[in-house]
Amino acid sequence: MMKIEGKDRRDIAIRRLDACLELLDQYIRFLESIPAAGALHPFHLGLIGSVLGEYWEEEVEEVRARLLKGRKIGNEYRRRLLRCPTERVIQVEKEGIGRTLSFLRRSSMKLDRLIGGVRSLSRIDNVDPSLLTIIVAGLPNVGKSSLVSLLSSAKPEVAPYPFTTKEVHVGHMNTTLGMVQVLDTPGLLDRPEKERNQIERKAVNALKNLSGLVLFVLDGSDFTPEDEELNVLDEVLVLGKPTICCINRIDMRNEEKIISIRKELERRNLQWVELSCKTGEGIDVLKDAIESSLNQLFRNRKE
Ligand SMILES: Nc1nc2c(ncn2[C@@H]2O[C@H](COP(=O)(O)OP(=O)(O)OP(=O)(O)O)[C@@H](O)[C@H]2O)c(=O)[nH]1
Ligand SMILES: [Mg+2]
Repeated sequence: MMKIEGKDRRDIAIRRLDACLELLDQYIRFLESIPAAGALHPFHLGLIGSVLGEYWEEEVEEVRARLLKGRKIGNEYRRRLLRCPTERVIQVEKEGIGRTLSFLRRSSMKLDRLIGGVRSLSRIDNVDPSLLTIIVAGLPNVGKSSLVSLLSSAKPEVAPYPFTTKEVHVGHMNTTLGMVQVLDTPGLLDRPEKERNQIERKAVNALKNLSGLVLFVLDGSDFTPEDEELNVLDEVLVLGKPTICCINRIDMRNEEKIISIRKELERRNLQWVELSCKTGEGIDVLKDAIESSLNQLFRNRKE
């Protein structure tokens, strides 16, 4: 039991119950601070959905209703504590606290889940969905974060294993059109949407719900299977966003693979740049290509 002082036993009991009610209130305030789905940009809505599933709003309402009921009951006990005979105080306090907290206990798993979902939203709070965005996407471990770090102010973690990037990260890049947002996304595996994990779904959400240019990173070395890369590329192309392909790791190139990728990209009428995030080769060519794509995008937007 928490240490609470008071002028007599009844006063202590009331203060203890008040402390429980305050705890309940904190959670109620948290739930009420979650914006309604209708007030969210599709990007943020998609992100919450990808973490919490599509029925999160109902869940918020269900937990809130339960906690409000707990508060109502807690307040009834508070009134009882004020007027019950002195010898009943301890019993009423025990019952009141027990019942009030039981509403919180029964919601604790759902509350933890909701708090996690809202946290994931606040982690990417600095993504501004209204800004022109460059979304860097591709399979795991192909050099997306390395590229984002070369192009923008973001310094995401780079490591030689897949799924290093677990969240969408944002950096900024200066262009002739002003500041644009550069987004590093988690890797996408070649598999159907419904088998995707939560980390991959964050990348899909960014690709679907932010407008701008996609840089699709392909691996020019032996590490990543070409057919899987092309399958994911085709999935991204369906979204209809302007796309520049970046054939990375040309410092450890597999010439045959690169020739084959070039053919496939040509067949899809796509623009590409061959580069190495390790040596920096090709990065300036990419920057020029980004500039002209963004200018084109901007002109199309105005028309
Ligand atoms: N040799 C060589 N290595 C590279 C190049 N680009 C990236 N790497 C290395 O490849 C590994 C993966 O790079 P990341 O930038 O973390 O790849 P990612 O696509 O962001 O990976 P995930 O976030 O896990 O999907 C790191 O060890 C990088 O140093 C390159 O052009 N050449
Ligand atoms: Mg990464």
